[in-house]
Amino acid sequence: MEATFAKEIAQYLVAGEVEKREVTKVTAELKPDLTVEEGYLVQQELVAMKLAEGRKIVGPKMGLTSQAKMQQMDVDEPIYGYVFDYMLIENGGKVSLSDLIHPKVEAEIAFVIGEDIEGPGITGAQVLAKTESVLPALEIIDSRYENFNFTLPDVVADNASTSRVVFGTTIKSPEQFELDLVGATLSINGEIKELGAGAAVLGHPANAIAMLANMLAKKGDKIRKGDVILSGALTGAVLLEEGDVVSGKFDGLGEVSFIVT
Ligand code: 0L1
Ligand code: MG
Repeated sequence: MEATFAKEIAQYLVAGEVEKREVTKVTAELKPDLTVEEGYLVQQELVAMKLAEGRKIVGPKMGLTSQAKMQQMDVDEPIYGYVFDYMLIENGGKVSLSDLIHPKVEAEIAFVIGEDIEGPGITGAQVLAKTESVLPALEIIDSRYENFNFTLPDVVADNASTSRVVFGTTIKSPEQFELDLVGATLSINGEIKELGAGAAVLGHPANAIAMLANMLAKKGDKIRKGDVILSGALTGAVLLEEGDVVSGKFDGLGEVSFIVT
């Protein structure tokens, strides 16, 4: 695919994000035969556009890392995208529906990386050795596509539906935990809507970060010291509504919350 066409598709997706409106999936009209590899080319153009606007990358993220999420979205492999600085919401802060299209929330464990991690061949154990700390997080995904309806190449192009992130403020060393056994609940207005454990994420959340390092290596990239990385959802994603008080509680890792206005 020509770089100019990839850029055109990236502009189409960013317009949907900026104008807070759904767009028709890329594979419906613009490029029906879009491949996953081409989806990543579009994503690369989208990331370049944001960097050119002065946005900063907080870290890459993994998505669709659990069987539950893959089934929910009818796709069959994990993907990555990028979290930018303008997407961060402080713990206890507000997420405004008027800034977004049709946001959903999911509970995740985030890794703060202490040393560069360069694939291929990276394992979860190597990731843990290079992880400075872990944080609880709530990710707000907001696919730019109508009704969250997309194929795998579409969602890759759309920066893996990345939209907002609330990181917890309790910073813990990964050695204090068996992260696969960490349980989490996702509550809205005091009612548990979803629950899960770290093992939902490819058996162990560190495995998702290892997979990310190995995927990035295919484009000559790596995980960098200082990256803060979402490892994928422990829970299913729940649609947000105005007035929702959202809370993620993670065993030993703490609580993250926000309100929807
Ligand atoms: O963070 C993620 O799991 C990305 C999900 C992309 C698919 C979706 O929009 O549900
Ligand atoms: Mg996610």
